[in-house]
Amino acid sequence: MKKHTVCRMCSSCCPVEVTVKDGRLVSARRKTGAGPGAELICPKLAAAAEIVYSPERLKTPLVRKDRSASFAPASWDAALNLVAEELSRAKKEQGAGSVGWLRGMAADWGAPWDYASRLMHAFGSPNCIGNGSVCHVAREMAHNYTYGAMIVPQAGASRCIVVWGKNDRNTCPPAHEAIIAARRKGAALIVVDPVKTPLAREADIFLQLKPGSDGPLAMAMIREILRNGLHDQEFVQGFTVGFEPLARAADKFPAEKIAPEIWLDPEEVKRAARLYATTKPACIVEGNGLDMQLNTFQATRAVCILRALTGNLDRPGGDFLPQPVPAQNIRLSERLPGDVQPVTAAYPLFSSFHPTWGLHAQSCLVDAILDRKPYPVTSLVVQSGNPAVTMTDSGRTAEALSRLSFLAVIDMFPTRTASFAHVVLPACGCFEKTQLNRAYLRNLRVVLQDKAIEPLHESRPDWWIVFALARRLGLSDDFPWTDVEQAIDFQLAPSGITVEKLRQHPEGIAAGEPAFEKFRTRGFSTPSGKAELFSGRLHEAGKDGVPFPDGKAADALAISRDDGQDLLVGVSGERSARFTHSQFHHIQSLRQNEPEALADFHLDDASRRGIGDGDRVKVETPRGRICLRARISDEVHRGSVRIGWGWGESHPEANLNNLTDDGMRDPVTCTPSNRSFLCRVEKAE
Ligand SMILES: Nc1nc2c(c(=O)[nH]1)N[C@H]1C(S)=C(S)[C@@H](COP(=O)(O)OP(=O)(O)OC[C@H]3O[C@@H](n4cnc5c(=O)[nH]c(N)nc54)[C@H](O)[C@@H]3O)O[C@H]1N2
Ligand SMILES: Nc1nc2c(c(=O)[nH]1)N[C@H]1C(S)=C(S)[C@@H](COP(=O)(O)OP(=O)(O)OC[C@H]3O[C@@H](n4cnc5c(=O)[nH]c(N)nc54)[C@H](O)[C@@H]3O)O[C@H]1N2
Ligand code: SF4
Ligand SMILES: [Mo]
Repeated sequence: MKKHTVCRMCSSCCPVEVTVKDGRLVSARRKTGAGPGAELICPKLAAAAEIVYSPERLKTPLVRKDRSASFAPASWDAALNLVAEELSRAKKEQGAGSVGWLRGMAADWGAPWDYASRLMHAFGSPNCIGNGSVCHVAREMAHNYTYGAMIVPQAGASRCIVVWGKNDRNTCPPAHEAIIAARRKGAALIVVDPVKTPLAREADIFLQLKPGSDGPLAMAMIREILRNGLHDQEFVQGFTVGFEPLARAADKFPAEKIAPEIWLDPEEVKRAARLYATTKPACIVEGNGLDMQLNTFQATRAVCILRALTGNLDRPGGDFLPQPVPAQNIRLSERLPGDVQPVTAAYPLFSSFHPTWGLHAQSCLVDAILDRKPYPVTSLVVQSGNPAVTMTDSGRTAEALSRLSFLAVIDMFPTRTASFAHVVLPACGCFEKTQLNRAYLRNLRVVLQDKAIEPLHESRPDWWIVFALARRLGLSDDFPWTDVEQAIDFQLAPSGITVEKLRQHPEGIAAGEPAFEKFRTRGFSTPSGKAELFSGRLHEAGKDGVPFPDGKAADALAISRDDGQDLLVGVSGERSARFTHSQFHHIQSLRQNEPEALADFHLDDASRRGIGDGDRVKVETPRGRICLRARISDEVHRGSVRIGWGWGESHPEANLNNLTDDGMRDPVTCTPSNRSFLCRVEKAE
């Protein structure tokens, strides 16, 4: 039997067809528009059955009185009662705000977020927090503040594609297929990446910049465009504000001066700016290379401004402004008393820029647990995340997790984070549940993630766990739904789309027709109604209204206060197509071709340190040390080392976040630099 659903094993949320035999998942196939031979194979999806039926899956709820005891299996009733009791006790003794809920981004990019927020808000705590400060939400805010919403690049129909800090070949196959299709039709390609990715090898222009210097590069490109009058004059005059202050700031970034500082050739920077500005339509496909930097917000603003200056916004083959599916905001934030502040209160703009994204200044949660700032959080639920591995500065995170008086973890597997828990609740995976996928509320077409097989063992869908906990916390009135279909229908009511209709249309239902150049009739969703090169909102809040007005992009490299010895710039990567962050490293078919974490060196840097291909190396920062295997690679630039990401679950000695520092943060989005940092490297004994 074939079943249609959405894969959630990474955030690409691909529509898939699952083959089920006698109630068992046999295989799964990604639905793709790429023609024969052009289709990318996703190794994780190929291993779907192995992942679903992994013997390591959590089978029952587990409980223990304190961390010195071992876990004992428990019934769902007993485990949920215990969680409800502990959360209620914390609320009674220390106030509802002492209870936090931390959601991973990687798994379960779904409505369960909204359910968790709803639960916490009804319970009285504002502290339901996601990890968007290190993922795209920080970038999303920059788009929002520039032209009202995060764009969807129309790569497939573009004549010039700029791939800026994104590696879709490994991280989002449908997006990569669109780029390749456009290339076949002759589109120009510019890649901006400190690493020579396979796509970079094919690019017309490859800007192999110094890690973390995207802000200065974008400003230098803006300057080149303006000086040559290559901006779209009609668009800039009619639909933007703040041209003058932007031009003044950009003038401080001449390519001749900036390029050598960021490892680039000035002529190549100028050539890239001119190619992008003169080829229409053009789009910028940007990614996580811009995230996790100390100036993520303003660097992304500068990239957004390139789109606005060249008039590529909301044009076919350019950068489309999404048309969200009309849906109910079910988060109940209005329930919180007006004077209740979340622990993320130091980042008010980031915490409020979007009606449904909620809170994402993740590091503030650790501050609240360890430093009791702005007030203590003592009890926590972690859902679909593995912060012990994925959060900045693992040492500090581990200390915070161990300091909690109560921790419940909802996951499919017994993770390092779960090892700190008092209660572990077994969640089922994406093929075992029906849910509304947030990614599909973003723009026009809703595709249902629909249960293909029954939950394994005693595992339960996240929605079920949240609803059951709500009942035990006395919040049944806010969770009246007896199944997820009712809850989805309630949330989608404004669109007229229902689960029943979605099941009849596995290809998805469009909530409207795509419309381009909407700004001509509706303006942009910014305070001025224009694309804001200068943002009055930022200026009034004491932030820079244009990016880098004094000609300096804040030092992007974390932990630079070292002793000036022979340091390399560490680059967090590579996101292998086989794994999702800390997940799947235990799956035999996936790890057999990629058994361990690697550090990629330029030959010169390796030779100088006496490091040969295959040697074990130590990488160290003031935060900590990791040990992994060296590979000599022509993909990395001299002076940098690329360190494999996500290995901390299976190989704790190679946990990249042992190196990262949470002391410096982006002033707007609280983003620490998990991405680029100075480190010392030596051959291990
Ligand atoms: N240094 C460095 N740090 C980074 C990054 C980096 O590249 N470098 N990447 C950052 C980014 S972009 C992100 S998004 C974060 C990711 O951070 P996390 O979200 O913590 O990442 P994962 O390791 O994917 O953890 C997801 C967990 O959810 C579980 N899970 C899977 N499916 C389900 C489900 O349906 N329900 C439930 N309840 N659990 C489920 C998995 O078993 C896994 O333990 O890490 C960030 N941190
Ligand atoms: N297989 C797989 N797929 C995934 C995930 C996964 O873990 N595994 N995670 C999912 C998630 S949550 C996310 S957020 C996305 C992220 O997916 P992407 O946005 O593609 O992110 P990355 O692959 O981490 O990095 C993209 C590129 O940025 C480059 N880069 C590194 N530093 C810099 C820099 O300073 N500047 C610039 N310009 N580029 C830089 C890297 O070398 C890399 O080529 O992937 C999603 N898909
Ligand atoms: S890229 Fe692979 S793992 Fe990620 S959603 Fe698509 S099919 Fe699933
Ligand atoms: Mo992410």
